[in-house]
Amino acid sequence: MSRTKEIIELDERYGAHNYHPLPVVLSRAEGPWVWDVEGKRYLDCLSAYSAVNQGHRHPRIVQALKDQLDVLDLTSRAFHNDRMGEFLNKLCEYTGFGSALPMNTGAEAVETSIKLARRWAYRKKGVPKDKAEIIVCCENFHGRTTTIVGMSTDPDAYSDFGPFTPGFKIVPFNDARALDEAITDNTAAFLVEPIQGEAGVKVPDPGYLSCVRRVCSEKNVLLMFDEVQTGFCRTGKRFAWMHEDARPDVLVVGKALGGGLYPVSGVLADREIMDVFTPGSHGSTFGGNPMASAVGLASIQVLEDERLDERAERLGERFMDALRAIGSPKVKEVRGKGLLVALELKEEAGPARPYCYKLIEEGILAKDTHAQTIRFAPPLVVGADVLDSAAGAIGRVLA
Ligand code: IF1
Repeated sequence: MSRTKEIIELDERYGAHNYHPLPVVLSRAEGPWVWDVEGKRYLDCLSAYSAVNQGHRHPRIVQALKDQLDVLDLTSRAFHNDRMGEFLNKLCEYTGFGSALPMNTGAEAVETSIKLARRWAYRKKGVPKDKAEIIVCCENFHGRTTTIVGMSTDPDAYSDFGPFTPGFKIVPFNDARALDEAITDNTAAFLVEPIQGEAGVKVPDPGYLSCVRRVCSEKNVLLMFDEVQTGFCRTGKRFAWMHEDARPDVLVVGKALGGGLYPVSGVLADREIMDVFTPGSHGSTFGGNPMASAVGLASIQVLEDERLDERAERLGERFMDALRAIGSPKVKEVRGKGLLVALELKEEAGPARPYCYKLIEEGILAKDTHAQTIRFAPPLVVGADVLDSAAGAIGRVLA
């Protein structure tokens, strides 16, 4: 039996069946490349759902973690450590916010933003106790906790996980009027992905972000952008909101902040909002630990020094042009921003999954999101020539 089958069987036998992975067993990675246990090389076009923007095992980030492991590991926030302050300073500088609350996973950061918005509503806006409402969008994806799936519109995400946390309203994405009409005196915040990732890379109409920014300002509602997936240069800017004049009140980040090596997430806000968190009101065992801080700091430095925002913008345009130039009758739309790209197939072209299998044969790892759409999100360090040949391979698969 092949090593691949052996390992997949082990996963099946002992692991919960909460995923249906493509039949590839990875054992090595470097830059934009991954290798399976049979020694076959693939171009990673998922980047762990955009958590590996700097490329796999970036030497600077690996070295930062190795160095940290030789001096200080987990101490908890019961004490200070000599790495967190420097990391949060860099994170605030890079994002342009006055303060940061470090967590570990994206869902934890989203949950943190929900608590922040509610406490701000009661203690600053004067919303009556337990009446705070948070507005979210149809087809949102903000994580997998029961509170978060409770505001999802995807039955796969929420069915039979109830009862759910009250206080959420759902409006259509890319519709500022619907948001305006849903706001009441009890609205604390509007939480939205500037580009909806899991929904199939839904890019809103130009002006939507700045319009919801205006609506929230006029009605004293916190605008909270979930940039866990779109953040850190993925869409061709440091953050997707920067494509418009739409600075949020609260920014939720994760994934690539950990450089593919360590779970690092966080919430950014200016001091007068963040100050609703008082000692003992929030936290986590691992949040802001020395290893996360060392990795987070190095991850940001790599993005800056290698100008990965400009690279993503330039290569993304080139890649989307190449995909459109294929001119396949099976393709309904090629859309995206920077190197967050989706190729949507026409109904008659059948589901996306079989195309992913074919792409594997061509040495490309890409994941279908929803039946008809394939997402392409390679590490931002990918070479232009590599992307050109990937477009060629995709053309062959479509043919
Ligand atoms: C899975 C999806 C992507 C996210 C946004 C918060 C989180 C995510 C915008 C939570 C996480 C991951 C989760 C992972 C697959 C992947 C995913 F397909 F699930 F929806 F990227 F689109 N906000 N997205 O995209 O962050 O707690 O996972 O660190 O659950 O299978 P997390």
